[in-house]
Amino acid sequence: MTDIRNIVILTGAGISAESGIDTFRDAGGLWEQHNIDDVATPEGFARNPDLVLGFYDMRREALSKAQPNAAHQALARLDAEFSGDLLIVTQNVDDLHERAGAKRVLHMHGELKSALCTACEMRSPWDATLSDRPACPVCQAPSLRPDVVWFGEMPYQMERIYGAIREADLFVSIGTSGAVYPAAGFVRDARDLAVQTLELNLERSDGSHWFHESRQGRAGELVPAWVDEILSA
Ligand code: BV8
Repeated sequence: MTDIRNIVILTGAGISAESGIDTFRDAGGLWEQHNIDDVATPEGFARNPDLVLGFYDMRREALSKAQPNAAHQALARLDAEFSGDLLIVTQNVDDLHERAGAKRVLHMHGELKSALCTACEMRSPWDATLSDRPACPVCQAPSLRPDVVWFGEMPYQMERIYGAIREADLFVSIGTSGAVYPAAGFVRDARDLAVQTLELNLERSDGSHWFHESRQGRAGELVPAWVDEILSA
């Protein structure tokens, strides 16, 4: 691998699977248990807020029992030891990257542990439930929703992400099915910019053919091995 000075990493639900966090599209995943339109769209929230708030309360509760796995820890080691530029763009709303010690993390789809007030539009760190309609810590209105990006909503910090991809010499996708845009299109943006692209995933994904290299296996094994490669280069 040529001299790598600037890495952008995209992670998806697969990197948290070995921590016991449900993915979306694997057998038994979240989209088998729940209807996307009912729990992950603004229309679903308007139709039945209790169902949506309960869905995210359940996931926040599951997260409180989960621990970062070897893949999160390997990326945290990369963050600490890699002297070049690094940005971990995660589609995940869990905080396992941060709890493993990673610092340069960007949650493009928001976070379970953040609440967004639909009255004053302020965000507040949130570790409790929302279905009991707590007061917004800023304006006191009982108008808090999960601070996550639903289908049809604009992901966060897109300009910063595209800027990072433009500067990168390596784009690595870890644990994502490549089913949801705009994240699924980042590999093509990278290739159009002659950025080296690598996929680490349990199985081939919808986007595998776009990557220069695609390795199949568990993130808990592939990611530490890849981080060793990068840090020993
Ligand atoms: C937007 C947060 C525009 C909430 C999520 C038609 C064509 C193209 C696009 C569209 C279209 N119709 C609609 C769209 C747009 C839509 C979209 O892409 N739809 C898809 C379904 C076609 N996208 C949007 O709506 C986005 N917004 O486009 O806005 C806009 C423009 C202007 C103004 C306003 C708006 C917003 C999408 C964000 C939705 N929110 N999550 C929450 O978490 O509840 S999406 C959710 O699914 C994830 O965040 C992630 O982004 C996405 C995919 O999930 P993955 O992370 O990949 O997980 P998945 O289960 O799918 O796959 C897991 C993978 O891991 C598998 O490959 C598996 O093999 C692997 N794996 C499993 N175990 C392991 C493993 N790998 C390694 N090790 C293991 N142990």
